[in-house]
Amino acid sequence: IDSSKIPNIMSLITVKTALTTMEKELHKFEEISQLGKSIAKIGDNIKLINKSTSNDPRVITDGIGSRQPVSDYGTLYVDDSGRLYSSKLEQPVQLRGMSLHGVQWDHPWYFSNREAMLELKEAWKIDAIRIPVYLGQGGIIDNPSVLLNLETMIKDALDLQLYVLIDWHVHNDQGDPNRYVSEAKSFFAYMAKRFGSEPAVIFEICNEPNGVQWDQIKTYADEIVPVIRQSSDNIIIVGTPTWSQDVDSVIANPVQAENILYAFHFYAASHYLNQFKHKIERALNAGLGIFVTEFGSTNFGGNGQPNFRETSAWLDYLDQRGISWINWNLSAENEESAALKPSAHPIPSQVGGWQNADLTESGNYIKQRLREPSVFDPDADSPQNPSQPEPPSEGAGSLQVDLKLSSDWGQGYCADVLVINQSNQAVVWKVSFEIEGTVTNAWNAEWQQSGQMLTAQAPAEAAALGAGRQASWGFCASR
Ligand code: IDC
Repeated sequence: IDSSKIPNIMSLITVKTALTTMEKELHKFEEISQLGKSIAKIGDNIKLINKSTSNDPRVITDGIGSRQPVSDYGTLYVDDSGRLYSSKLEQPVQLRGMSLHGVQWDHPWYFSNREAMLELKEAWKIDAIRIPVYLGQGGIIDNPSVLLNLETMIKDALDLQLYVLIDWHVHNDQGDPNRYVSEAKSFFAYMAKRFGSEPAVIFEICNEPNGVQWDQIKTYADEIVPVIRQSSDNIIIVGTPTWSQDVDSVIANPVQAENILYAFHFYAASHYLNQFKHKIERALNAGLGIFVTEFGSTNFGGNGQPNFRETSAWLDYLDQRGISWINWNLSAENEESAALKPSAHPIPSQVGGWQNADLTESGNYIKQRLREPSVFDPDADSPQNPSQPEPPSEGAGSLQVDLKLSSDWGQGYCADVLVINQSNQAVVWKVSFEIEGTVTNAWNAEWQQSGQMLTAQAPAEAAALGAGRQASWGFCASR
């Protein structure tokens, strides 16, 4: 830390202490925010001092860079099939980006400052930034003055034309989001009033519920969504049970509101695509929309050796399905999931932007993935349109079957299958075709194998497949 900044940090700590004391008397974020606003002026001064004390030639003065995701895509909404849709382009879009670390740790004058966001937007080509507002561990419940950091970060992201996810980071110890529902209501009421008319803003209302069933999360969502809707129609992302993995548990009882997406999270060294894909497919087939608001290339502790084979399989799948994704995280924590090495310097600094040598293995991999064109990018060399399935390769009457290998390790393989109803009426689908080897497991279908002939049909609980609709299922087999 530049020693010239220490007095400013000290004064902010004093302010934070005062604010915490005030909060105990006021009990409402609305009032705290009023206070926050006057204190924000002090924050602005700190930023100014930061800038003026730095002689970094790379300090970007007023520039917002050349990429402008928000003005390119405009207001986003969720279409009837659960896809994230751009009102400007009139087509589905995929947002990709980075999550910052908790606002209580990563201050606006450190890794999450405006210049860092600009670097991410221009050099890493992110469209979206996620700001985790932890509840405990020094987060907003412990210390409401983190609102000061949060507001600065949101304003910077808006200025830079980045989509910004405001993430109420329900985590380990607060598994049930209802525990702090009144604080969450005040928080989102305030955030929606203050920023909800900005097309860039996305509300993520509970990061990773755990130890609760979907119905409890739904109860919470039913409290929060109307509060946000008083001031904003923007996208709301709802977390799902088991640390945002059981997206399929939503199917029977989704939130009754427009522009809702559901969170799915994975850590590639712990959670393999083939173990979880069926949950996502079930949710998508039921018309729900999914946003991967957090994933890591490491184990679920955010640490350990990254698994890039699985990370790549996951990202290929998300791209193919047009699902938006955000990587955990932009920080220099001593953890493998952090994108920056502990030795990386904050921007601005004497030495300019981050070099690849400043990035961890994960950081380098993710940066490279982010820099590849999005599946929806009209400028991509070979644009795919995830909304259009590949032409069917095998026919079975009015049902067409499109089979694609998703992995192959010699002694076995897994395949994704689409069954497309090309007739003009709803049917309960059943298909047969020859395969190689012996099926070991399948998802989203009932099946039997006789010789090389595999027969699969809709699971008993599935609704009939409408005209023109498709069902997706899959299986793995050993050779
Ligand atoms: C971890 C951070 C770590 C921090 C810890 C605090 O990487 O620096 O000390 O939180 O609890 C999640 C959570 C996310 C975790 C991350 C890695 O959403 O907050 O961050 N993780 O453990 N879910 C699965 C993994």
